[in-house]
Amino acid sequence: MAQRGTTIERHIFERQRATSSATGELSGLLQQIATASKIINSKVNQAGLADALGVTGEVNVQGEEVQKLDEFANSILIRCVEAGGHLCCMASEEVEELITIPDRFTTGKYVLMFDPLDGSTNIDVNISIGTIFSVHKRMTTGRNGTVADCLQRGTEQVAAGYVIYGSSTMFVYSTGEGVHGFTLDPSVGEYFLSHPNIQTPKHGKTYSVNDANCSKWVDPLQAYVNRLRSPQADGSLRSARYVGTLVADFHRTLLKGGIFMYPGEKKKPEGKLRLLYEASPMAFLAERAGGAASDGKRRILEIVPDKLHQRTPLFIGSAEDVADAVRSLG
Ligand code: P6P
Repeated sequence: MAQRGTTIERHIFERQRATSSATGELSGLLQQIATASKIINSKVNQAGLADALGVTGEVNVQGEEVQKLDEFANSILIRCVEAGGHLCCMASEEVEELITIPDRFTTGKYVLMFDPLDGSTNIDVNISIGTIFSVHKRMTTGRNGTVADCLQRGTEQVAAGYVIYGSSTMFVYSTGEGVHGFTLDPSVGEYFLSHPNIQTPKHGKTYSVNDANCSKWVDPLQAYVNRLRSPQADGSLRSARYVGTLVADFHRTLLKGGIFMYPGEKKKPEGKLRLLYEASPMAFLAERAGGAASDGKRRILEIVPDKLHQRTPLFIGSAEDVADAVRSLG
């Protein structure tokens, strides 16, 4: 059993040692992602001082203005993992096409998909932002992976996690056995185990949704959120929290319970969040922490993707609260 004071490297290695089939490749990849996050964290912390704030003037595949830190985080992540020999390809929120591994590097059996800097519109106002990642085993053979290797059900993930650059920087991940949180000690540049085996309460009093969108919701959803706004059976009130960064809203929900939702809308039923590198990794973590994640009808992890950047509605958090939402929308 990992003790507090355990570094993330030791924790990853201990999980590898406990997995008889492990070759060390996944461990190597996770450690490279952790290294990338430390570099990103350093830049995020100094953003206001280093002229790293603001936009680059470009627009990404999502049609969103690319923030300078988005671009920086994307390139750091790619550079930290592409040479490691563990990946056959990658996909990033910031890059329309599949990212292949340069010929000068060897390739490996994993696929990495990521949102390098989630919540980037919050960067300039010093609100928490994050990095989200999802790891699958490739299905194809040959040197280079293909889009088909990315379009797998979330149930097939071998690892998922996120980094939240907030009042402290935390790395939260799972390889399937529990969800574990590590807090960065910037004085030594190490992540130390601070939240072993995170469990999400079965019910929580907090609901999290962008209320400004309510006129765009279908009637059952409006009725459901109206119910959340009203006193509960025992007369107690829920609390509403909305940061506007998925990583921050999810992290609070993972630890404290309740529900976060980014629903579809009448004219945009697919919603805003992306399946492969936002909803699916968060759903993997939610379920391994005893919670749940749905698109309002189906388990997020059961959705078979057909496009790299496809979007999905997301209801995620406490098992009872997600089940209540799905019943209300049914
Ligand atoms: P809205 C950030 O831009 C993001 O992609 C997620 O991190 C966040 O949950 C969502 O969009 C916020 O969207 O429309 O409420 O600003």
